[in-house]
Amino acid sequence: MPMLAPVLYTFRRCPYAMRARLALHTSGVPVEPREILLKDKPAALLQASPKGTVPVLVLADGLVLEQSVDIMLWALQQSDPLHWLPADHAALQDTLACIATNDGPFKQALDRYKYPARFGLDSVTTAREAATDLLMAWEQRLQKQPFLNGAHWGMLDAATAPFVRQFAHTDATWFAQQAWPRLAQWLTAFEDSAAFAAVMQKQPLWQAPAQ
Ligand SMILES: N[C@@H](CCC(=O)N[C@@H](CS)C(=O)NCC(=O)O)C(=O)O
Repeated sequence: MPMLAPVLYTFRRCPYAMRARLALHTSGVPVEPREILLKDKPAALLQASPKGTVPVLVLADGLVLEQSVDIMLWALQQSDPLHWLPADHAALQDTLACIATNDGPFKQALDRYKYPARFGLDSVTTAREAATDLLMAWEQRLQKQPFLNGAHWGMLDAATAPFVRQFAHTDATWFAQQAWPRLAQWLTAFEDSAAFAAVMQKQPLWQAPAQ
């Protein structure tokens, strides 16, 4: 009997889903992508993962991975031809700590910067400054090594670049004026990459088969 491909519930513009798609793409593990709308989540997604966020990966044996970082790790543990996984335990701990900073304080500042009114803010300045402090740490890291991961692009780069991209696009003129030349180059390289183009291809919305 043919093995069923894992099912990936995804939303094209979600940065968490992008990082999962990037890792799955580099791993070469085939999945069945199911593009959904966040405002109209299919019952099958909520049944697999009642918390209702994407990405969600449902494996052939029924195991459900409902955190983007777990999906990245799973994909890269199946196959990691470009050596995206951190090289040792210490590097993995560093990667996970950096991703936690991205998903915690940076994402919090990013949301306030993008949608100040939602947070009752009159100005984006404080949020932008908070995000900038964190991005300056990336700039310093990128001045010492070509990628956040080290000598080559890796899991940490793929996990953070979609979020930095959202920040950059919120006010592209302002972003271009800041003193982060390496960060800007790193982001441009990401946006110009074949991997990014591949995972951003438009997919039709998934429709549940009629009962
Ligand atoms: N911690 C989760 C966060 C995923 C997440 O928050 N995704 C957003 C979309 S970018 C979502 O699904 N939000 C639910 C909604 O908007 O209803 C992960 O890493 O996968």
